[in-house]
Amino acid sequence: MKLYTAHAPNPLRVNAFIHEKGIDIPTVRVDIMAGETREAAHLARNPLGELPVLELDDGTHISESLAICRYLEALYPEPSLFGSTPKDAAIIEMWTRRMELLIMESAGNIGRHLIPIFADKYEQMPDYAETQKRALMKHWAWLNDDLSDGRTYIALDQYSVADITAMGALFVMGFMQMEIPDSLEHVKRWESAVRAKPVWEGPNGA
Ligand SMILES: N[C@@H](CCC(=O)N[C@@H](CS)C(=O)NCC(=O)O)C(=O)O
Repeated sequence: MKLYTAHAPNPLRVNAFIHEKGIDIPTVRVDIMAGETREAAHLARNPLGELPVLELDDGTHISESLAICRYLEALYPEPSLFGSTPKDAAIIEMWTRRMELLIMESAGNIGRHLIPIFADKYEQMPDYAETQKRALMKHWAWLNDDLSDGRTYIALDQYSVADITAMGALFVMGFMQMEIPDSLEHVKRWESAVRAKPVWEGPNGA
């Protein structure tokens, strides 16, 4: 197995997952800013030209961060990050979808509409990026209300792929020099808990 990766939000989600599993997968760095994701070699791995991509020993390529995480969860079930009972799995899935659709999508749109390297890929509208900054903050505020019951993590009270999905948005915010405001005290508590994870340290961290 080999992981094609970069210092970028979605690759960093998979890094966080791998870190928590305590596994070691050889990596190949692909330079997004140098345009390497648009080169034929990478398009052969993922026709969307995105990272991360997991290459299996039989040559199969798996992209989409969640699909890679699901594959690794099946190979390395402990600690469970997708839930080990039907009820836990459903609750973690519910929160993961919410984090993808509300938090990660808004955050991703900010980068897509502002970072010059994406100008050939998306019809960039800086004004739309501004609406997405507001949407992101509105969605964090919504999450803040839900976390007011005092739980540490987003789904249930265990660190899961739902937290890792929302951490993707923290990675984006780091790139865009944005912060969670102190007024969102419950999200701040969650942020402190996930920032204590060792994935934030070292060359592949945020
Ligand atoms: N839905 C994909 C999104 C992957 C994605 O957007 N990756 C970005 C980095 S965060 C990328 O590789 N962009 C390079 C490009 O578009 O050229 C996932 O979940 O993995």
